[in-house]
Amino acid sequence: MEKETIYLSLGTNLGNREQNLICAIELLSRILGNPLAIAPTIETKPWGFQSENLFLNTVAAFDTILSPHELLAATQEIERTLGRTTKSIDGEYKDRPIDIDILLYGNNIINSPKLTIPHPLMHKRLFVLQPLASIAPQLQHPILNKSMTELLKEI
Ligand code: PH2
Ligand code: MG
Ligand code: MG
Repeated sequence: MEKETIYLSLGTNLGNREQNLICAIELLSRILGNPLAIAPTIETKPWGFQSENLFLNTVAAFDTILSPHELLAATQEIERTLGRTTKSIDGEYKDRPIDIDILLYGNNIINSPKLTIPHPLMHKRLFVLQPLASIAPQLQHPILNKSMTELLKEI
């Protein structure tokens, strides 16, 4: 299996949010090795749902030899370890101690029942593109064929 560079979105709006991000990155690093880059954390309003709890969001890059589905299993295990009990039901988002979403897996395009990569909403979300463009401004979206900086300008 070839090594691929992956980008993960991390979001938290419950509990000790700084600590949740630190723990998530520590647990990810145990599986994936040290991150290549971690974007500065930003505080963001809930997008797509109502909540009084603001988010902290960041994006982290790693190299991995895990397959996309192995990576998904690892991120879901870490979400559970950090106390995530609810998933969004019928597209309705919920408050959470941690959410780890796979944004990009190299230049691969993956459409399986469990996993869609690139993340189908990444180009619409400021809380994703702002941190992502800060660590990878020239990175190309494999379907839209635009850089993260270009996509950020279009939001
Ligand atoms: N995640 C969502 C839905 N809405 N809003 C912000 N600000 N940050 C998030 O991480 C986030 C969201 C779905 O996972
Ligand atoms: Mg999410
Ligand atoms: Mg998620």
